[in-house]
Amino acid sequence: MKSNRLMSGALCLLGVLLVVFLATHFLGGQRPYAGVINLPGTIQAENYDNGGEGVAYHDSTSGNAWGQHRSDNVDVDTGPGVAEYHIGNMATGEWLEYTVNVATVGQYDLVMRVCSDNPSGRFHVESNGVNVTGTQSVPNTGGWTNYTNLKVSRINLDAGHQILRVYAEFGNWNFDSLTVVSHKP
Ligand SMILES: [Ca+2]
Ligand SMILES: [Ca+2]
Ligand SMILES: [Ca+2]
Repeated sequence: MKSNRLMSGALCLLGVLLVVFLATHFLGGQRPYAGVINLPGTIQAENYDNGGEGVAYHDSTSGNAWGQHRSDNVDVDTGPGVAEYHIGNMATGEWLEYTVNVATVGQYDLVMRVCSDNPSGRFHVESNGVNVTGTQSVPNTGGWTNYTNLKVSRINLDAGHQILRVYAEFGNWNFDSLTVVSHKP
């Protein structure tokens, strides 16, 4: 009887540990949307990490305004000029995070594919919480479907696994993708 009770106690503990494991690995916590993104390479804006509001992104309105691609609070749309989807109308203070793996430490150029119909957009990119680009401007590109590639040169990135955050210091622009290439002197 005593060993039966011990056995059921141990099984119960195992069950609790299993639930905790499943909850932390599959329900909560930040993790890549479709695998770690290898850099140099292209990050599609719409493939921000899983993990939800305040963890993998911050969006200022509840729900996905255009209902494309994903079903959380980030506003994902589709339209001419983009690779499949884009984040529509980034609002001031909104951010998105991406789990990446950088091949080697070094200097890189970042190319943001964006559009806007007003001249006051601003953003920066962080790596593991460090602002690596400084404030960058998004100009009026000639409308909401007229995309342009904004290049930010000579960004220092460490090697290995890190979290990149794209932060909208001032909103009103669409965000299609972020491409990271090795800087050629
Ligand atoms: Ca939004
Ligand atoms: Ca929203
Ligand atoms: Ca895209």
